[in-house]
Amino acid sequence: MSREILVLNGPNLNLLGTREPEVYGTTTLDDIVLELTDLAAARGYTLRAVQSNVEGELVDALHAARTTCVGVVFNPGAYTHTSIALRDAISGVMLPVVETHLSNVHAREEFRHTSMLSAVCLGVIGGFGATSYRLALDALISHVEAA
Ligand code: CA2
Repeated sequence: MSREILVLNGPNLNLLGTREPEVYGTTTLDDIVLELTDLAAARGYTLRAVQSNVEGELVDALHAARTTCVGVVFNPGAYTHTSIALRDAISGVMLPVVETHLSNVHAREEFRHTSMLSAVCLGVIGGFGATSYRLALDALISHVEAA
């Protein structure tokens, strides 16, 4: 059985830790990936981390994960609220995907209250900053091991 997990991040998340620290914190995406790599290793998993600002590249990363990964921690960024293509990709690959957000999208602007993706994800975690990713990884591994 594969022991690889994809950590997928969408548009603008490469800017983490450099701008808007009051909303998104001061931790960089590299910091988050490094920490998740260690946490995953301690549970016997390897991580593949992909960040893209391009919707189609996120679709491609999900397709590539289909045959190599056991699940996905996915922060789709603003595509959360708009992307039918990502929703179809998540449905198509039939992998457990945890939709993950740094911020509590429900405490923000109304346009962030709708997710195109939540209904086809295993679950949704948000509002805890970088800790959201740790919680998502833990939940994903627990799910995979219970299956
Ligand atoms: O809270 C989250 O994780 C979001 O997915 C972040 C997205 C936002 O559009 C979603 O509604 C919620 C935005 C990511 C932008 O990241 C930045 C990081 C630093 C500076 C500027 C943007």
